[in-house]
Amino acid sequence: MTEATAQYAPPPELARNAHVSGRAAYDKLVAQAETDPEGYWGGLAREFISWQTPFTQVLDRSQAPFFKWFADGRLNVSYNCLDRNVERGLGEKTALIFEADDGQVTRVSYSELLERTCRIANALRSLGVKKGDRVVIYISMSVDGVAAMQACARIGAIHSVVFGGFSAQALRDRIADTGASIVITADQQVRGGKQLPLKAIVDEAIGLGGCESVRNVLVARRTGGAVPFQAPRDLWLAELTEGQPSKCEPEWVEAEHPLFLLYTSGSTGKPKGVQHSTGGYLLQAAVTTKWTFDLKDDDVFWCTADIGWVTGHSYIAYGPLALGATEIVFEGVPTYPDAGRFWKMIQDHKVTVFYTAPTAIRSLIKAAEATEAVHPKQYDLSSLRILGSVGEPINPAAWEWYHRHVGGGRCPIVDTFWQTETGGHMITPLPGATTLVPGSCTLPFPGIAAAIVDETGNDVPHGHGGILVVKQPWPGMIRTIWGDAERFVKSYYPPELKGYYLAGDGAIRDAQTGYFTITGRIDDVLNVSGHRMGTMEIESALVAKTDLVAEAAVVGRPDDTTGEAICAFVVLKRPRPHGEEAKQIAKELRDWVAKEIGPIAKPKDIRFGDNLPKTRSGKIMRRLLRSIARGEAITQDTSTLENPAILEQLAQAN
Ligand code: 6R9
Repeated sequence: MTEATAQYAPPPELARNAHVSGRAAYDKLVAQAETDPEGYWGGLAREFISWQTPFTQVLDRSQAPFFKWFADGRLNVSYNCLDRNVERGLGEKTALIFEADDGQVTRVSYSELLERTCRIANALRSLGVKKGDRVVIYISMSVDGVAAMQACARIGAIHSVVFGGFSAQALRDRIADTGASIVITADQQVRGGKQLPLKAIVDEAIGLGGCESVRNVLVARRTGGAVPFQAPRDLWLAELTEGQPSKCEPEWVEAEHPLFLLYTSGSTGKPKGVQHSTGGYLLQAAVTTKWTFDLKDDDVFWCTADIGWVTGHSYIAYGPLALGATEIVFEGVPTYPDAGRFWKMIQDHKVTVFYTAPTAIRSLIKAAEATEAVHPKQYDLSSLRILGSVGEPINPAAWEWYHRHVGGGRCPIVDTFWQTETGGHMITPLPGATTLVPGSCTLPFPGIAAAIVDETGNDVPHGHGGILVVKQPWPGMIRTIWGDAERFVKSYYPPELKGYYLAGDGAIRDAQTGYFTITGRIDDVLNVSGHRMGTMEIESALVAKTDLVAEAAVVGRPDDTTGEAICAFVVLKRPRPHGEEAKQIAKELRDWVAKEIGPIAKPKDIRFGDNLPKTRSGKIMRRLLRSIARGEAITQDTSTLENPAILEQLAQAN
């Protein structure tokens, strides 16, 4: 953040009418949360959630870092998101505006979504699914996807949504780790005019072995395309739900009952099953949706994330519905039929709050600069009042373009920093309270004790970079890693950090304003188009190609569109290839990684070497590989390097 950077104060009228109105109101909430965190969160939990049994204790620290929130309270998430809104008289209000890939629109009211959810919930119960059982959902953006999540919540089953772009292998690993008894999927998915498999991949995943826990696969019909069907295991969702009652008694669960597991990359090979709670998570999703987006009853909210990611959980499946909002669920991609799709949809549905990722913005900037017709200025975007960004740092140039060309210069941009593990926003502007600085996620959400410390947990002064931590627990935080409590403590509460939550990102605070800027991951996790990818995960996939690959190291390098790009350095079990042969093998390896993990994990660059730069003790020197990947001259100390000549070879090998 330089002094020359522009600042944008909240538009006065928006600030006047905002839920959190003005900086003083923000400061007051922060102070209240600091002096009496339990009073603050307890009050919000009573305001935002309808409890079947009220809680008597807000926070139980006795088994820290396994914190418990509202532990003796009972509730049901689906009751809070659906029945409660119908009871309030919102039954006819549109909950979901579903727009299919081909542009077809379906509106679903709160009553209809409740009914759909109940039928799926009853169907699951009829198959013997009970509280605590796991259900894997492998489906694209759809009404059934949202209803399936709500249905699991309704009966206390724990869902684990797997992004529809993940491969059979990745799906298998997640099914096996959760021990799911049911998989909910669709025949196919449609993206960008193309039909892509879903059910066939489920079959392939189960065929890989280790998924013996799966009793049934429920298949929604999306395309009607022919898919393999294996009775009695496979069941059509529509046929199964048709005969079910449209009402379903919710299972009232303890606040700490797991609501869902969501797998995310860590710095070691195996993805972590991040476990979220019911009460604390719902509170975090609801209160951040309301305050960060200043969401009002007549807003049309659109979060472009997929339900396969945490953003689609908190800001599609749960937060907006808990508030009785109207929201868009979009099946397609931003560039189909052309790169004006987002702008056209904002215009058509009169979207008021729009939440997307920097990588989408950057690619749409490129498209708009190349083709006049898809520039946002060709569309009527005057309905917009607030814009949001999530998933990775938004560079000031993209921020300014988004602000000017999409927001017409009048819409605040909330740059929301958070993680799968945090359940909801952690550091973010509030649109009616925070003066914005492009490139900064500004200040912590009230009640979030974010701070920057050194390796021993001591505070670093503003203006100095350090490690981002959260000093106090918060309701929406990760509870554990499914089946691996030890890894939970090791990953997030390392002993040297004084009991603070370790986010895994570096950050710096501005000397004057105290504003936070995230400087990127401090572990071996890459952020490609806002998707988290562990370098180890990709390396494991590469070396799993045992007929070809001897050794592989993966690093990131900056990329104009995707934020970071994946670069793989590969040593083959045969002589180093050149020219056409190198291209051919690189393609083979990319396809292999897509098959092992998913297309999002494909390395952009693959360089072949006779060896990798290693220390005398045999450790791969990744910092040197990072420099090579960026095309930088090596200025670091290479004296511990066993084989210095390799650097030259890898630098040439492009
Ligand atoms: C919600 C989500 C989390 C990681 C996180 C950080 C990066 C997310 C950001 C951001 C800078 C922002 N990140 N939002 N970096 N500014 N506004 O993205 O969850 O997929 O778990 O990724 O993404 O590096 O640690 P998740």
